[in-house]
Parts: sequence; C-alpha cells; structure tokens
Amino acid sequence: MPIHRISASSDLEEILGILNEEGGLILEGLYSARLIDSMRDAIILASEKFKPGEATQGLGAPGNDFVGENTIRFSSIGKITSDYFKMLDNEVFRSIADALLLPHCASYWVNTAQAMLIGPNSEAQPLHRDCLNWPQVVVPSWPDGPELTVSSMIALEPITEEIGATRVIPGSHRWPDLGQRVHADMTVGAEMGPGDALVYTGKLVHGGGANLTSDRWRRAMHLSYVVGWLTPEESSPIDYSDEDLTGQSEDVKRVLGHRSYISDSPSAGGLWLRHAKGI
Ligand SMILES: O=C(O)CCC(=O)C(=O)O
Ligand SMILES: [Fe+2]
Repeated sequence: MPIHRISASSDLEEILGILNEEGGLILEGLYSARLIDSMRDAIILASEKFKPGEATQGLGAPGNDFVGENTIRFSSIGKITSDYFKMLDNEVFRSIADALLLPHCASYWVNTAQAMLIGPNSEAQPLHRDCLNWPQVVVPSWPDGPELTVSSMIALEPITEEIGATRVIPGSHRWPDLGQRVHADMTVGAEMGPGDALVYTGKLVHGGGANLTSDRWRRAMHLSYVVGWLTPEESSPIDYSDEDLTGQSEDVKRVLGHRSYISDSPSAGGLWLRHAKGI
C-alpha cells in the first residue's frame, strides 16, 4: 500500500481520517519555501561542526547503531536559527497535534526537533515505533493506549528512496500484537519535495531509509510533540533562556517548556512552578 499524500491545505478532517486509518501520511507544502530554504542553509552550515556517527541519542554504542555510522544529527535548532520558532507556530501541524494528543493530556510540548542527515552508503535504520521511548505506558496499554507523541519528518531538499527516504509500514499503528515481526519488505518509502512532511503517530512502525548513493546526503529534519506529562527527548527548557524566547508567543513558550503543564483538574495543583527569579 503506497503512502497517502495530500496537500497540507486539505480539510483537517480528511487529514485526520487518513492518519487514523494508516498511521501516517505526507502533507505536501506543509512549510513554506522561504522557511525551508532558510532552515536548510542554517542546518547545512551547522552540520559542518558535527562528525558523522557522533550522535548517539544519549545511549552510547546502542544509540550509535540506531542512528547510523554516517549520519549527522543535532538538536537545539533554535540556537542556530530563530526560524525554528516559526516552525513551531505551524497551524496545520499544531492542529494535528491538538487532535491526537489533547484527548490524553492538558498540554503537550516539543519532544525533539533534530536535523537528521543521512550520509552516502548508509544502511537503513532499524524499524521502530517512536512511542516506545516510553515503554512503561505503551507496553501494558497496546494497542488501545493513549497517543503519546506525533512526529513529522520534514524534507529540506528533494528526498528520494535512493538517498534514504523514511520507510513506513502503513497500518502498523493498529497491529494487535506489539511484538509482531517487522521486515523491510513490508515498508514503503516517503519520497518528498522540500517543505513536504511525513506526519505520523508514534505508534507507526518506521525508520530512516538506506542511502544507496556514494556522494549525496539525505537532508531532513524531525519535529515531534509529546504529551505534557512525559519527559521529552530534548531539553528545550534548558536550551532556551527567557532572553532567547523574548517576543515569542505564549504558545511557543509553552511548547518549549517555559510554561507550567496546564492542569485540567480543579483538584490538581500547578505543576512545575516557577515563581521567584533572579533573587
Ligand atoms: O531519519 C529518518 O528518516 C527517521 C528517523 C527516525 O525515525 C528516528 O530516529 O526516530
Ligand atoms: Fe523514529
């Protein structure tokens, strides 16, 4: 089954219907050419400071196997370009995150935003589900448990299967058996143009594709949100100071952890208090 692709300006109900049935879809033109051009330039420039294979997702050698020997990855993207904050304001992706996550939390935040650059002659990443970052919630409640995270893989340049388009198994978000065997033959590649994004639930099986070329990089970035009662992969509240976020919307400040978790229960106290500063 090929992956569905529709315009990012399609009706939200249509987008959510496909996401619900298949677990992921490509939204064409989710981000403007201007924003993508500027993000791509900033990411390429910053990537010169990172060695391929250096990113281990904080896991040491096992993380290296997951990420790949010739892959460059880095997060804290707002430190290299303030255009990152505009990305967080994307109405369509935020509406999707609202629809998927808000039934299970009172507010959500950035899980991670990462440059994911797959170098020449790279093997495919192991297939996985992003929600298994939080197995204590997922394992006992599969497949009916709450949506914890929603992700997007954003093309910064044209992405073909040959250079490592993300592979997905449509429908795998609903498999009754969490341990069902996965194999590369079951996957389809998410080919995209710059500014398109593969949007998928954390329950969908997927993984970075093999880069079969000897001289080209697959340049994409990942942006995901996670329910506000779980710890994200990336430490946004530490990365960005109050000064860094001056002038940003309340909403951007919230998804970067500069606001308390909104409690929707009258009996709950404020969570993550932050009162006296600078005394
Ligand atoms: O690089 C890709 O296409 C996918 C990466 C990914 O799924 C991950 O690291 O969780
Ligand atoms: Fe993933």
